[in-house]
Amino acid sequence: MWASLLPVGRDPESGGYRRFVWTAPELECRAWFLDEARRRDLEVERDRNGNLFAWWYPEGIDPSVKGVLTGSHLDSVPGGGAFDGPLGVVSAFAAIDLLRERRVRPDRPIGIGAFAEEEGARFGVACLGSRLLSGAIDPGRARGLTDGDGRSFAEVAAENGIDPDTIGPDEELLGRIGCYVELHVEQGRALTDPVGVASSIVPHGRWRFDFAGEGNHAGTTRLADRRDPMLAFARMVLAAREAAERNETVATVGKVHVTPGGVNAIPSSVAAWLDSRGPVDDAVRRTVAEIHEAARAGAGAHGVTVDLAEESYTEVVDFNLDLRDRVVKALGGVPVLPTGAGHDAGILASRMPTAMVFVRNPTGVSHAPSEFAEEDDCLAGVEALATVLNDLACG
Ligand code: HGY
Ligand code: MN
Ligand code: MN
Repeated sequence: MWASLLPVGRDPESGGYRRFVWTAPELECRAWFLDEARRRDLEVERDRNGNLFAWWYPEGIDPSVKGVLTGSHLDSVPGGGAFDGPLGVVSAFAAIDLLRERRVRPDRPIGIGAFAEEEGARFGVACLGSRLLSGAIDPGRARGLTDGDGRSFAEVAAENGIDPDTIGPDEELLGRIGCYVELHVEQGRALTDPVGVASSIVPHGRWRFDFAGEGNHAGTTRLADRRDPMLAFARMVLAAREAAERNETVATVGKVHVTPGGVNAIPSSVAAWLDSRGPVDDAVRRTVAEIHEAARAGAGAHGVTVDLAEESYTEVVDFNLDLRDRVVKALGGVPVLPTGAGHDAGILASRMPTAMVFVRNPTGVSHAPSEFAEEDDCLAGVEALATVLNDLACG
């Protein structure tokens, strides 16, 4: 099953994935999901926001009883690894296979979710599908989000059979889910056991900086006459690292758009995206403020303007203690650790008890082609998820 998904959207050169929501590779991942669900006679469902679900309703159970949801996401960051997202979805199908092999008969539904646009790689807001489902983002704002080609979420969603006017919270669906347990490859080096459980997700956010100067000729424009936004941008990038060190946070500028982008043209504008995170909320806020200060100073020194917009921010998520402890107990006592990565489980935590089961990542590398997890650890993850689902869905 893992091998059947592996080649989808994978760049033969870099080995990295580009599975942006509602682009061909991600649509292929969706088809794969529906195929795996149908092979198992699971009831498939696509909600009003484009999230996919596959439900196991064991014979004779009361369909009105709240189900246990697991799963993760199938989309990727640009140049992402194979495990971030898909490991949780594949492990969910495999865990249901194990339960069935063992003649386990749940007395509540078990569902597998594949949440749309978890990485926010196309429309800029992470966990967009679970934010829409849970009411964590205004549907009007979501409709207006645009991708790199200027196409809006509303437009692209409509092309994929979603009515943009109906996106948003789905209380009926949320009412059918008792709790959500997401299995995910660990994205740092903190987990040295095969399997661990998440305690929290640190505060994290994304900000867009827009620098505007004056486009001009790279060769004939005197230095004194230049209003080069790239210089203010450069100050901002270096300030991000310095502010992170000062405030014990992390800060990354991983995406930048230069207009017009000609080698021999002084740019007219530069758009840059900052990702900053850290265990303490106001340290992250301070980090961004100091970076903004440096960007303004750099802009002022070069006759350039700078605008700052917060694109998304997620406060600290402390996972539901009862569910977390129940999962740890069911697994016989495994390490509990915080994560610096955002997840749909973090968003849904505002609407139901959620938990995360981590699978060891031997190198800690993620959001890069070399992301990897040992097969034995992945199998331990499936075993762990089956154990947790058994514990939560039976009795
Ligand atoms: O960016 C993140 O933290 C997650 O991988 N979406
Ligand atoms: Mn990710
Ligand atoms: Mn992920």
